[in-house]
Amino acid sequence: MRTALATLGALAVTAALAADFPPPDKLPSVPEMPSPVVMRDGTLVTSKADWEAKRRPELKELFQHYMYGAYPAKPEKVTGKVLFEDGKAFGGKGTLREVEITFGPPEWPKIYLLVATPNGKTPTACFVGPNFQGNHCLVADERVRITPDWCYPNTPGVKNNKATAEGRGKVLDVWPFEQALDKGYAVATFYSGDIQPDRPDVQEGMRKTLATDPAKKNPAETATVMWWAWGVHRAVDYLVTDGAIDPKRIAVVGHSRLGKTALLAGAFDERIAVVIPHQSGCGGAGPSRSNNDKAEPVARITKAFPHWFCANFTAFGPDTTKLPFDQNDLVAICAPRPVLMTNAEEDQWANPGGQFDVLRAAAPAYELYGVAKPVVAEKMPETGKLAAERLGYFIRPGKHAMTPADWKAYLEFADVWLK
Ligand code: GTR
Repeated sequence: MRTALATLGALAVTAALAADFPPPDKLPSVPEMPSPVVMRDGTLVTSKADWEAKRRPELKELFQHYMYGAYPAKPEKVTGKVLFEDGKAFGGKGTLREVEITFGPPEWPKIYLLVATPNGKTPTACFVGPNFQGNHCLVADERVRITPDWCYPNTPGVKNNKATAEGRGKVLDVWPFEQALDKGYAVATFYSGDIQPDRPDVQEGMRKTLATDPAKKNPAETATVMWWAWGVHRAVDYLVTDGAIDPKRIAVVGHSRLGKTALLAGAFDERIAVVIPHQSGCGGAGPSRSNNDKAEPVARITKAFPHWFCANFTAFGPDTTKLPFDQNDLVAICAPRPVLMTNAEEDQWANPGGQFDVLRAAAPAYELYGVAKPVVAEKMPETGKLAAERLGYFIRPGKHAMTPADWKAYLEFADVWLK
């Protein structure tokens, strides 16, 4: 029964939006990134009240309709069950637990959230985000569950897309729990495939609940990045009830496709206090209107990963000037909450320079809140130096990866905005 309700909820929203929005090829061409503070009808937004009542909801509708698909209904009830807890983890520095989060009828997926909190200093600020590998790869503890779902083939221990015990503790530096605990922060993560395995054209994970005929695809159907973001929100549902964590100091973080997810999750949930899309690139913090020829274009991403976004986004093809928004508007939806874009010099595919332009073009929405200036740095900071303005930026040497050097920047930024 609840499956049916949630499905109807998502469809109703989509229908209301579709009635008002023209198909992609009928939209006017706008060469520059559309300003967050100008309504679709051209009205300039000059107050926080109009931003919150009119423009922000308009942008949220546009992003659902033309890019990520409908935001799914919120589950009626979310429950967390602690599967195991170790109060002396990480050499006694922290408590590690794995929590099974249930939010629907028995046939729906569940989230398995691995949570590390520092001992003796609670409630603490907490980073939350999805991971690529499965929890069992991130710590050596034998009690951590091995996911039975589809897994990425390049993950240690994975055979025929299934995780095995061989992967236990083999990926220790992507989610460096101890590094965060030492600075007094908690970290919570779950396998993205808990919610939605990263495969096109399969009815599994949460996508199964939509029960639509893939051949007659609804052009604004909830797509995979939206499902992942929605999954982050279900983790937050649990975290705000966990006594060791301060519900007002939750930061979302994710890498690459999961960085796109982190930005979307931050934009669509005001309980998230700080938003950190790491090397998120096209479809995340990178501009869709880009002139960096080394960066991933929209037409390429929608071809290679057709399931990440809804069919309307694919329909723009190479003409991104018809998009009624750009990613600066997604960042703007987060206002006035801090956003940190983190990058690497050799990762031009993720468009580090274009991301900085996006950050700057989001500022007008932040300025409506009368927050301290400057909201964003004038120019890209030097490599290795954190620009810790409310719209923050960091670029390090090296490649596409989430590393302890990146966590150092996240933690420094959190010290500014979450202390
Ligand atoms: C790439 C994709 C990027 C990025 C990356 C990743 O192949 O083109 O947009 O998301 O995958 O997630 O590692």
